Amino acid sequence: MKIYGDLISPFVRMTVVTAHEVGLGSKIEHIVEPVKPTEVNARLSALSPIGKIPVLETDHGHGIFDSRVIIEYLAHVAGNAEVIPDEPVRRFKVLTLQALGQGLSDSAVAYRYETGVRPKGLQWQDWMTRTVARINAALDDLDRNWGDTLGSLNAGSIAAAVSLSYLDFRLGDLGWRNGRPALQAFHDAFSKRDSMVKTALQAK
Ligand SMILES: N[C@@H](CCC(=O)N[C@@H](CS)C(=O)NCC(=O)O)C(=O)O
Repeated sequence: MKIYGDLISPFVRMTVVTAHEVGLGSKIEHIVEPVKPTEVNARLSALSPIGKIPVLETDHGHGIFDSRVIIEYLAHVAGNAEVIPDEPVRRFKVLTLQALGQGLSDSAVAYRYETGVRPKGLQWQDWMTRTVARINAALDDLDRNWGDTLGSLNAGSIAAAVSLSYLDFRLGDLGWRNGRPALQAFHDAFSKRDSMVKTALQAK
């Protein structure tokens, strides 16, 4: 199996962390594939018309995307019932926490494109203000309401931890830890996991 994409992308990192957590780390060939929002990457587009990272290429040459489907695929291949549990109450809590963590990354990546990539003069201040408010609302919810589900290894806790690390990497000025001690404690503990250490981002 191949996973395409740079680990700076939180969505790519979530899939590679999952691969390590389910015991498939050594079965994955990780190929760093750069993407730019205004350019077509032919290699990726051959596997996914959306052309975003991550994309997983199966051993049979099929493209699997996006990150949520890749994570489910990896758990399925490994026979892992922890990442996405079967029991219905737990399952939909985990999937909702995953959507929250991924929504946090969606907003953070979009904010990064707006402020770091979009040409100056084309930026939309009201949208940036709304996006930061959305990020803070997600952080408050994670801090106050998700302790139980964050307390175990699953697709939701992976999405949350990786998204918080992305905020550290790209939006350090946001100070997401301020006033959120439970979330900070979660992130401190989760970051020590082997899967997170192996995929840690290098300062550029
Ligand atoms: N919903 C997708 C989001 C993936 C995504 O936004 N990837 C970004 C990198 S973080 C990307 O490929 N951007 C390139 C582009 O927008 O063309 C997933 O979960 O995989």
